[in-house]
Amino acid sequence: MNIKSIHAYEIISSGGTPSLEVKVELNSGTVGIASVPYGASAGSFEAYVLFDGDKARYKGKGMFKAVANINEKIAPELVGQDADDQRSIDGKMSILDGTENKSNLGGNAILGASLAVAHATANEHKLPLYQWIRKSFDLKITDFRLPNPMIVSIEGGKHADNSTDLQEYLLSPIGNISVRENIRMGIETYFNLKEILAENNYSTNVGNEGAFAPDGIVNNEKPLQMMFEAITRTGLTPGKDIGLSIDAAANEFFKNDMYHLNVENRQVSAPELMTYFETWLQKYPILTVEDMLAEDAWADWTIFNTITQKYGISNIGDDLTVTNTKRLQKAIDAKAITAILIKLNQIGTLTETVDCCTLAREHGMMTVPSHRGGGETNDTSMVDLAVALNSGFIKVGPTRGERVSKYNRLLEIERELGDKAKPMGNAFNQIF
Ligand code: 2PG
Ligand code: MG
Repeated sequence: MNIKSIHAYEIISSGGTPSLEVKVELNSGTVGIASVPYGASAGSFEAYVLFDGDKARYKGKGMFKAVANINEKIAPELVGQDADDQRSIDGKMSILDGTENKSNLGGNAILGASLAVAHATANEHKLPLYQWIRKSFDLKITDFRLPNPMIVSIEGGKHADNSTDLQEYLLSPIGNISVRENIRMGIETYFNLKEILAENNYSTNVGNEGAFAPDGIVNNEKPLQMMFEAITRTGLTPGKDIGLSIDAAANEFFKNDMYHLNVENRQVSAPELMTYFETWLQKYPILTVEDMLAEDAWADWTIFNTITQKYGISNIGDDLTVTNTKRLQKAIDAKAITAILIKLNQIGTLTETVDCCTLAREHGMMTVPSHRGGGETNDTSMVDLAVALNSGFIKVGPTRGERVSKYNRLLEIERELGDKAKPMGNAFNQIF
């Protein structure tokens, strides 16, 4: 079925700043709609997010340029093309852009069109998007292992003022009953964490992603203690029902070769930081860690990877790998990671995202599709991607509409698949 029209427009993202939405119509009249997010702590190697830069509108964060690129440059190229051939659609846009990081048309513009085409085609075939992704990329994955939620519960870094130096502390439920049960266990623990924060005289205001942002936290380890306590207070076993995860987003506090732990009033070298983190790995039921080192500190990543492997912990690359097959291949060669965070907008097309996930799976690596911190939208394509790929977790905040839309989509898929699906549970680092 061929593409009849493509139309983009500005929408408002979770941060109040604009993002864009794209509507694709096929000759049959079938429509597909998608919107794209962007990050607050984006890695430098991500696809380019094209903002207007016109300070008179939204402090320069308008999306008119990206919208115009879709309506005036991408649409004329794609109208009349076979929408079923997602790989060729995405390839055409990459060629039209002509740059390595999509800085010409904007990764946001390209991704919006890419996803809207995929939605339109899935609708045309009367398939849910996750089924269409499997089919159109010939993924040869037949069973369904639904991702566990990885719930951002305490946030700091670039996502909240006056909180921890590390960006995210997450609750990772790994029960084998259902996604619904895992979400319930996680959110009930989040409620108990709120009580524990209050008992410790911390504020229970939330940051960008709906996680608590305790002002004046005493050190970067404190959240782990309180989360451990919250799990037991919920009547659950830490490490068995719910484990802990960390996304340090270390690049954000790396300056002049040192890691700046401001809440602890000290700067540490990479070896010192790794020793500090290792004490946590020994003490707490940590299942996964992410971006514990800066985005280009390759040699240190390799050293830290051997440390995490000693404790059987999944070591996730995010800013390091940016959903980019070239950087992932480098990480594979360097033995720098054992798992990869996946963000569609880091690379800018559905095809390249699926290729990155496929490469990861071929190397036994868990994939973890993730929301974005700064400008998230209600779009749930990342959830369908996770289901298509049998991802180990999806990383999403616990509250706020643009976050819970992801959990609600996952619950919808679980209902739809019924007995055909099993939760990933404690098998999250196996490849199915
Ligand atoms: C991350 C994300 C999502 P941001 O670092 O993993 O939590 O943050 O979108 O701001 O890069
Ligand atoms: Mg991250």
